[in-house]
Parts: sequence; C-alpha cells; structure tokens
Amino acid sequence: MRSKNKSFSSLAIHHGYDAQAHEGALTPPIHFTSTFAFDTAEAGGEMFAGKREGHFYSRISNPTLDLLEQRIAILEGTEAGLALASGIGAISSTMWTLLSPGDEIIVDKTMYGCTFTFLHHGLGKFGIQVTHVDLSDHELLESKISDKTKVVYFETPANPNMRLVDIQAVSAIAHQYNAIVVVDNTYATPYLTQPIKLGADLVVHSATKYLGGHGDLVAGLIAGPKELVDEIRLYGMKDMTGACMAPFNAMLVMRGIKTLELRMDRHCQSAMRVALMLEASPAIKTVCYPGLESFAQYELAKRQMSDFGGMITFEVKGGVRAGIKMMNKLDMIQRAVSLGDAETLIQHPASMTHSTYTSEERQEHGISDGLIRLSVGLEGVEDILEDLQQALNSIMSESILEKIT
Ligand code: 7XF
Repeated sequence: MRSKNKSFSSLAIHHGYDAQAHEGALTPPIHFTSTFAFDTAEAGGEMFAGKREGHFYSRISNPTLDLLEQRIAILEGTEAGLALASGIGAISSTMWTLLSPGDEIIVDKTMYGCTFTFLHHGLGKFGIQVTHVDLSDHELLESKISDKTKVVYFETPANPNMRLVDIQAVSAIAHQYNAIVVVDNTYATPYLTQPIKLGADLVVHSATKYLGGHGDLVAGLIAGPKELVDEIRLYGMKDMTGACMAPFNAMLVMRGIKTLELRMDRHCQSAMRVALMLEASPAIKTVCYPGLESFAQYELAKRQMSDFGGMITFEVKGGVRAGIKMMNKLDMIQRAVSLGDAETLIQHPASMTHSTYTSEERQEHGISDGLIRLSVGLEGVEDILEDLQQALNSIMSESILEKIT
C-alpha cells in the first residue's frame, strides 16, 4: 500500500506490509526465532560490523518487531520505531543511552510511580542529577535549565493527576539548550496527540495500555528520528537493558493498534459522559478530566489533544476512607492497576501505582491521598454510569446513616 496521505486507521492496519511478499497471508507471520542463519560466514561478519543490512539476533531486531516499529513511527509522524519488553524498558533504555554521570535531566513533577523511582533513585545512584520542575511553569523551567541539562522528560496527561504539559512551549525552551525532549505519550496515544509534530524529539510508550488495548501483555515502544532510535537500539536496549520485545507480543500490539482509532473514540465519548456525571454528583469533591470546562488546563487540552482520552481522576467527599468504600461497592468495574483496557478499571494511586513515592513526595508532587483513578473502558456507557452511581449512592446513604447513629 502507498502510505502517503492515508488516514490513521489505514496506516495502523496496512503500513509496511505486503501480503503478496508473504504467500498472500493477510496477517503478518510471526517470526518465532532467536537467531538468523547467515548465507556465508563473511555475510555474518559484515552484519556484525554494520556493513550489511539484515537481522542476525532477535535481541537486536526481528522482522515481526520491525513491522510494529514501522507502524508506531508512521503513527507518531516520525522516522523510526523501537519495540521493547515494557514501558519501563523503553524509558530505561532511552535514559541509559542519552545520559552520562554528571549530566542533568529535568523531569516534570508528576509521573507514573515506577518511572519516578527509576529516574529519582535509579539514575540518581549513577551520578545523574535529577531535577523536578513543574513544567507548566515556563518561567521556572527557564530559570532551572542550563547547558548541563541533556534531557527534559514528561508525561502529558500525567499519571495520575491529569496535569498537561505544553509540548510546543517546553520543547522550544529545551532546544535553546540542546536538551532532548522525551514525552511519555501513553495516556494520549498518537491518535490524540503527536508530540514529535509539536517539537518533541522522542516519544516513549507503555504499549501495555491503549496500544495493546486488551490487558493481555506488557510491552514498550519508542519513536523518533532514525539516528537517535538506532543509538537506543544498539546501546540502551542491546547492551544496557536487553529489554527486547517478544515476537508474539509484537503481533498482539499490532492487532491492538489496528483498532486504536475505534477504541479511542469510544473511550473518549464514554469518559466525557462519566466525567460529567461525576462532576454533577453531590458525593464528589473534585473531578479532573481534560474535556471538562472546569479543568484547569482546558484551553491547552483543546489545543494539544484532538480529544480528551479515557482517563479520569476524582476525589469523593469523605476522603480516602469514603473513596476506598466506594471502590469496594463496585460490581462490574474492576479494582485493578493498568489502564487503556476494554474493562473499566479503578485504582487508588496513593496505595497502589504511586506508592513508590513517600507520602511527603506525593504531597509535593500533586498526588493527593484521596485521589481515585478511573480508566473508562469499552463496556456500554450506561452500565459504567450505573455501577458508579450505585457505589456513590451507597456511600452517601452510609455516611448519612453514620451521622444519625
Ligand atoms: O512497564 P510498563 O509497560 O508497565 O509501563 C510503565 C509505564 C510508563 N508510563 C506510563 C504513563 C505508565 O502509566 C506506565 C505503567 N503504568 C501502570 C499504571 O499506572 O497503572 C502500571 C501499573 S503498576
């Protein structure tokens, strides 16, 4: 298929694959192989020396992964992709490639708990200075950034509190100091935001989430300019982490990506309904959803995202105790970490995904103890609304009962 001017879904379904080159197989074959036989010993030597193209060992490249890598690259609007074992595999392989002792990395205030641990404690242990800056404050960034800063890293929307970062503005500041801008695009996916088109240099993903989309795998992806991605492949991934993706998982992620547009449209529509319902509920203290007019960065959300995604956070009146009670009253909605699945998932960041922060760090980084995170799934939206409503009703009636007795 000629990929020029094709739509998002057409690229997600067809890009890079010619069935006629594979005996007409509609879906790409999975190359279940760890190693590749060389035609001659000299050919093998030339591949190792980088003088001849081709696959020689699946920790470095594999044709099934190669196809997925081409697809994430085109969907992110960039040159090259890299498939890895997990989102953390993607982030750590990137950082081990870009940073050396004595360098500084500036990271946003809020991010997924294990990313925080890797950056804050992992990199710190190896002599890299990790500076947390509220990247919504551009003046603050300008005052902190220097020639020592090699990387600027953030999530937008951020896990778990939904804060957005203006990719264009932050990239412009970072590039004045030749810092490489890395965006974790897990929440938005390239269907809603393409960070590289807005000026970022690299995108990382937990493909475990919306890209895989079915809660059946753990995977990571990187996209960016070929030179940079090759460096991460041949150093960060090959030598430093070894975090390569298994070919079977690559096939599952490609299958997920084929329906990304359809699924994201449904996630967005349902999440908007749920956010409005929560906002109107007397049991709710706060709701954060980029599509709500009450969202602090609503204008940026409209400018930077083509729709508002499937993630919502909220706090119920009555704090942590009431929130946990409410979670336990749910019937269809599953209490589980992870996100972007067909199932609606609910979790409590302070005791689960973000328990890697100390409680003081959570306070400082804008993750309140009462926060509850909802990943709105693909079930019938009326059923999602009804389940939430009955759980909220029951904590409201119990708190009234508590007051009477
Ligand atoms: O290594 P993973 O595939 O689990 O990806 C790590 C990761 C990277 N970036 C973002 C924005 C993420 O949300 C994640 C994983 N987050 C899950 C969650 O927040 O529920 C992990 C469950 S503990």
